[in-house]
Amino acid sequence: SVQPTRDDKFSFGLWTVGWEARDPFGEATRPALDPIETVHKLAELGAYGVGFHDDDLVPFGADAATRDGIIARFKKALDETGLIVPSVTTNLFTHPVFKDGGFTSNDRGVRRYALRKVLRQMDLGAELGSKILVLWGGREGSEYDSAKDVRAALDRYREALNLLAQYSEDRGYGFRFAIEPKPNEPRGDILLPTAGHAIAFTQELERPELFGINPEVGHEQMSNLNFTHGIAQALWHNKLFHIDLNGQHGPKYDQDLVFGHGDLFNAFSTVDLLENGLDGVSPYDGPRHFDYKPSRTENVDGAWESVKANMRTYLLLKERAAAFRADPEVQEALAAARVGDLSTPTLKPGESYADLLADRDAFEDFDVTAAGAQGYGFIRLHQLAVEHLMGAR
Ligand code: 3MF
Ligand code: MG
Ligand code: MG
Ligand code: MG
Repeated sequence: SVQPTRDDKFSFGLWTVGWEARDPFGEATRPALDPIETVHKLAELGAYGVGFHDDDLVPFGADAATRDGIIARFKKALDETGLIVPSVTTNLFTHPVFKDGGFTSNDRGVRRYALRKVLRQMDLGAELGSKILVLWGGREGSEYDSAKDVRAALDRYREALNLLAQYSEDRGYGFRFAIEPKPNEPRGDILLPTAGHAIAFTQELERPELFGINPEVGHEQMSNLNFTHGIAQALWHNKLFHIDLNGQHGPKYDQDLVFGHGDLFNAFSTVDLLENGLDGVSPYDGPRHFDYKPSRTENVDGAWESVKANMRTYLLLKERAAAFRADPEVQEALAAARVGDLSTPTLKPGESYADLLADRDAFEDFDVTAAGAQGYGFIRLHQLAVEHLMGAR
């Protein structure tokens, strides 16, 4: 069914549907939404979770009493609806204090302030039962190569993340940390720009097992990369801790369209991977989180339409992917394309390189002409995928 239920694990950031649509060239086109109402409406529409930056819920600089009041109201809404908070995150990008970054600002005072801001959000997240902390370092970067010592910045980034993990473990919070890569915007160049950079970075931390990534469809596509390949590699490293689903048309500004409203074919393979793996087993059990922005042209009704559109598109793609996998002609085409054969180890059981060197079939007698002349049948296979995606089969 394409009616979302809690089992689908759909979650939304308060900052997504609640975006007032201010952009670098224009003012807001929609009013702010009340987070309490958003919680109720998301639950009604079939989401299971909601996430937020500290400042999405409690305005920056609010006094303690105001903060406590807002949090109490928010908790009540969660209790009333049963909505959960699978992940939280911290805003280290809006206030001018972060204009040169949070953890990697050249100003040490700013770095210390950023750490305190994240620790405070971890306290709140833990209180709400959240187990994932997303870290998007949108201001960690530079416009000018001369202005940032990237190696020192990575030292400071590491120092910060090690501290967060230590705090989480000491307090018994049990957070897993998901670094969100992005190549640029708002900084000219952002540190940890792609899934690959971020995964490599996690290996340098004191507790690498607590750190993974939160790849966003559009962010990888801004770098002209294949998102499905990116998450497949993240899964291979056991680093897919969270996901930001949205839509993007290739390398340009961060469009944050509804999921599937950009590269639909890649969205199809993304859902197919998340839901079916290659063997019918889903390799990912985390939130299906949408991080998108209802376009500036939409009014509040349109913004709520866009919430439904994200979930409906995901479920339609899931249906299409299931139909694709179940189609006997597809199974035959997959076999003809020998997609499954790639899972067979290249060496025979127990074979050494000496055995390989001794195997004349592998080299001396291997018919390179015939192997070079064979057709792989990938176009026929992809045409079947296209037809399933189009609902033509
Ligand atoms: C920006 C983003 C961010 C992050 C968010 C979560 C504002 O391009 O994608 O959304 O997803 O900060 O940490
Ligand atoms: Mg984006
Ligand atoms: Mg984004
Ligand atoms: Mg994001």
